[in-house]
Amino acid sequence: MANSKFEYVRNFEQPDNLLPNTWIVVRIDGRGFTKFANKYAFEKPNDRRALDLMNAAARQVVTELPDITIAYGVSDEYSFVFHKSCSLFERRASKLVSTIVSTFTAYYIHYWSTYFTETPLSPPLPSFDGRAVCYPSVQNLRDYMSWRQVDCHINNLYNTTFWALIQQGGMDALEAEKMLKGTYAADKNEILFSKFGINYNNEPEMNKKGSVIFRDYELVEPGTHNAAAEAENQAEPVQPSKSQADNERKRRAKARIVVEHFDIIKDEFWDRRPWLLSNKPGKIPKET
Ligand SMILES: Nc1nc2c(ncn2[C@@H]2O[C@H](COP(=O)(O)OP(=O)(O)OP(=O)(O)O)[C@@H](O)[C@H]2O)c(=O)[nH]1
Ligand SMILES: [Mg+2]
Repeated sequence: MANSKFEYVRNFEQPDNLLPNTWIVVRIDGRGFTKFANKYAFEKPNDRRALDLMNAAARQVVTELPDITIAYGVSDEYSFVFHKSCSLFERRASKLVSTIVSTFTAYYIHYWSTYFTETPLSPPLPSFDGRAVCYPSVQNLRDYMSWRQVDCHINNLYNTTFWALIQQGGMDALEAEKMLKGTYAADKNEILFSKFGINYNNEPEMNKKGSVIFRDYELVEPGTHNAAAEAENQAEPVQPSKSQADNERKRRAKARIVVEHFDIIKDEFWDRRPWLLSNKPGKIPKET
C-alpha cells in the first residue's frame, strides 16, 4: 500500500477499548426532552404514544444487534446490555455508542408518524446522547438494572401525585411541590387515594415498571439452571464452533423479541430466563 506524507495522522486515533469480560451497558437519553415534550404536547406525566415510540425504536435496535441480551427503558432513556462474552466491534466504546445512538434515533424518527399521527416532526429534530459503562459482575449488572427500575418507580409515583394535585386538585406547580416535600411513598399513595380515589397499584404497568425488551424462549423451572454462576466463572469468552455459532445465530433470529413491563429486580425474572445471562438461546416456544 502506498504511503503518503499525510498518513502519520493515523497515530492520533487512540484506542478507547472497553474492559474485556465485562457486561457493557450503553445508556441513551433524549437531549432536551423537557422542551421536546412541551413542543409536541406530551401528556403529563406519561404519554402513551411517546413511550410506545421509545419501545418501538429500542426493539429495532435489539433486533439489529443480536449481541444485546436485554434492554430496559423509562421516560426518555434506554439501557442496552451487551453480554460479557460478546466481542462486538472489538469492544470499542465510541463505535458501540455511536451505533446504538444512530440506530435508535433513526428508528425514533422513522416511527414518529406511526405514534404521533396528527403532529409531524419539525426541526430541531429529536436527538439522543449515549454512554458506555462496564460492569464486572452479574451482581453489578443486576444492581444497575434494579437501580434504573427503582428510579422509574420513585419518579413515577412522584410525578403521578404531582400532576394529580395540579390537574385534578387545582394546585399550581409551586403548591404541589410544597405539599410533596419530605413525603414518603406511603404519604403519596395516601394523597392519591384519599384526595383523588386513585389506587396507585392500578396505574398502567408500563408507567410503574418501565419496559424491558428481550428475546423470548420457553421459560425454565426456577432452580434448574445456574446461568449467573456460569457467567461469573467464565474467565474469557468461549468460542463456539462454526456450526454451533450458526445454530445459535439461527435460533436467535427465530426468537420473538418482546416488550414487557416485568419486575426485573426480583430473582424470578432472571431465574426463569437463563439465556439472558448465559447468552445461549433457549427453546423456541411451540406455536399456539
Ligand atoms: N410530559 C411528558 N414528558 C416526558 C415524558 N417522558 C419524558 N418526558 C420529559 O423528558 C424529561 C426527561 O428527563 P431528563 O432527561 O432529565 O431531561 P432533559 O430535558 O431530556 O434533559 P437532558 O437529558 O439533560 O438533555 C422529563 O423530565 C420530562 O420532562 C412523558 O411521557 N410525558
Ligand atoms: Mg433527557
